[in-house]
Amino acid sequence: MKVKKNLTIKIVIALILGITIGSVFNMYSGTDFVQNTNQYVFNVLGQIFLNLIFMLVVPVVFVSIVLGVVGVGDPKLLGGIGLKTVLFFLTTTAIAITIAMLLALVFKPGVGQSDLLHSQDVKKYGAEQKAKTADSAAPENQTFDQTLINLFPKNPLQSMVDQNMLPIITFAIFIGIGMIALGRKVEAVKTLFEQTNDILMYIVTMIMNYFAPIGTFGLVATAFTNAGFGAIKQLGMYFFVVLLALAIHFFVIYGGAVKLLGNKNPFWFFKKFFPAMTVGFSSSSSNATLPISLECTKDMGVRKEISSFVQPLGATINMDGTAIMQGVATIFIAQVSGVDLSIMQMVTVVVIAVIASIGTAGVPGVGLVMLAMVLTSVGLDPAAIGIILGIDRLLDMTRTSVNITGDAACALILSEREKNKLASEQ
Ligand code: DAS
Repeated sequence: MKVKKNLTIKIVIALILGITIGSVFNMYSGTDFVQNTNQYVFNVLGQIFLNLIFMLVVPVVFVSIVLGVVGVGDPKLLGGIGLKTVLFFLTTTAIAITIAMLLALVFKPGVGQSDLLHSQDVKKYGAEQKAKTADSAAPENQTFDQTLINLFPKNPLQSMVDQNMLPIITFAIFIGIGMIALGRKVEAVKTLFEQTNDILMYIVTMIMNYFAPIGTFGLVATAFTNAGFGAIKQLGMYFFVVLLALAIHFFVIYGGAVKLLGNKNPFWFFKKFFPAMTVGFSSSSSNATLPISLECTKDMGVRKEISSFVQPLGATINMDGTAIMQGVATIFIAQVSGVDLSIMQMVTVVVIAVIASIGTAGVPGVGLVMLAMVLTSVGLDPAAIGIILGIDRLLDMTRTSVNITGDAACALILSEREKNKLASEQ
């Protein structure tokens, strides 16, 4: 299913309406009409949309990480190019999320007066989490050994039922390793996972097309009815920090890598790749942008045998822009929830977001589905996604352009270095 062309316009209109109506309603929040409308209309619309996203978290995480592991474990990858490609992807993703979290800690976008997250709901969720994991202590209190032990599920299905993401990821990695080891014997299972992933990505796109506008309106109207127009400052700061982190990563990390590792002028690279960036921005889908991305790198002189391997792989396992959103969103939601994440938890966020980016296919909104996993892994309420969901579409467009630019930078660098190596060998 293709993303509807007018989806962005609809979401922006829903966003403006939600902020406007919510802020006006906040001024009359004591009246029955406002309370009833907020509870039975706004909240219902918003929660249905959120549930539709949560419905997919466990299947998307499990299936995409199995396929990500199988993809990375492809024998072709174990050669020089493959290893360098995966190393580049994982390193830049880890750098991306680190930049994102540091900026969020410095700018503190989530610290503010307004009650964006309904503090009592967050406290309720925190208490439930503590009760649920009382025997092994809540994630934020786990000691290193407990965290390590809990990585390995005694009962993977129970972990799925509890949406306990770390053990699900471990189980998916083992399944992927088994599929690599058994190779052609389990070809049918691999096809089953690939087709299941296609179905799940179709559902993600369908949800974005048909539910995102009305769901965005409900979530934003609720947030602003509860918090008032003052919340715009915190959401505005969140938006700014994500864009700042994307810009730094785009110009400094990608520009620097193209210059230092590929010995090419970064501005020449950005200019040549600009057509693909515009398609990535308008479609919010790395997958949909692949044909134009490959055209642009071909025009740069990138060797086809490298671009046709690196960029399709990157469209799935390399999502630095998405990791940046997840890094800022996690710190933002912790700040709005009044939770101080420990260093151990921040390291967990980096690892989980890198793993999350490996499996996530490049379709609109999938970064948010994976954000629920990142939040859950450090004991934060995944429902908090609701407060940033409204503005996510605009950020999805921007981060998708960053995602594909990272893939192209990797292809250009490897092509240049292989060319120099071949030239020196001749
Ligand atoms: N829209 C995704 C992509 O295509 C990224 C995301 O959802 O974060 O890259």
